[in-house]
Amino acid sequence: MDRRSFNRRVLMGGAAAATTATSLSLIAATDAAPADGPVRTALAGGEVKRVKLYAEKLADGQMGYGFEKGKASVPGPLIELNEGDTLHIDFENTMDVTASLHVHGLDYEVSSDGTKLNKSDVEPGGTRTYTWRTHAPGRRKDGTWRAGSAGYWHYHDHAVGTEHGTGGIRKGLYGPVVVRRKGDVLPDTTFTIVFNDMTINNKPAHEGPNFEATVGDRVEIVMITYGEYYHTFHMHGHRWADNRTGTLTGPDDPSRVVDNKIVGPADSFGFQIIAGEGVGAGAWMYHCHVQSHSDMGMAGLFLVKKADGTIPGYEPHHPMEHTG
Ligand SMILES: [Cu+2]
Repeated sequence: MDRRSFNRRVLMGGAAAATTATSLSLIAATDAAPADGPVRTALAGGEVKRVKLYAEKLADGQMGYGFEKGKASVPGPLIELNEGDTLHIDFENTMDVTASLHVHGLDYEVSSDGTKLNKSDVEPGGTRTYTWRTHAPGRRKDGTWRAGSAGYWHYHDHAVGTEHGTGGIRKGLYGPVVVRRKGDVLPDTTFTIVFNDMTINNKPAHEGPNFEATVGDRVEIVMITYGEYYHTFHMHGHRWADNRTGTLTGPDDPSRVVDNKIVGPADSFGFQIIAGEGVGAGAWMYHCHVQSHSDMGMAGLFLVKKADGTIPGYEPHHPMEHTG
């Protein structure tokens, strides 16, 4: 059981060329902490990127997306963009059923919709280039305000099983998309947590997934929900703001601060936390707070290590043992 299946960030320059990474940062970013501040921030977008994406059947009967053949994962790889970027995705369906790629939140023409309805799905063995565009916010000519693309979004299959991709999503064909606005604070690490039916990231009940960080790390969580049920996402020991970035912009930001959020199918949100801030290292639970759902195994651990690598009170051999 892969208990450490967190995403690692790989900063890419120019054309995307992922190696063994399970995530791909397509964003332009400042290389180091600026002299006048402790955080790295996103730069303005406007670049055109290209990436290869495969849909594959996995050994255990599930399905996943991956940047390389044989490297598909559930969830699929993290895709990061800056507002203004365009991404061309050369998609290859290596499976024996028709599949597709459909994204939420970004701009795409109907030919990149990824549905059978408009023939933007991909037959077994076939390929197709999907194009996603993003834009910064701004004033329309009629004076109204147009929202930008920045946000915590997701992509998924829309063809396997039914014309809504119900079978593909159920088996793991989904992944996170983060679009950043110029000036957004960049995290040290990003984890993706997906409540899919009664699973987390399609893992067996009571088996995580767990995520590791060190006290003080700026950790980003992308939280996505699919399937048939409503859930409540709860994290122990950490809180976030219920707004676009999950971070308050200042002392007068009216966003509510929460540690629990109700989520339903195809919802997505994200936030950043400082691991162990004010509370220290430890095995911090996260789980669905619908009581029967947590009892049925919708729980995992946010393992926050001390600088020396230890986690006080945590016995890794029995991390989620139930006593009835
Ligand atoms: Cu639940």
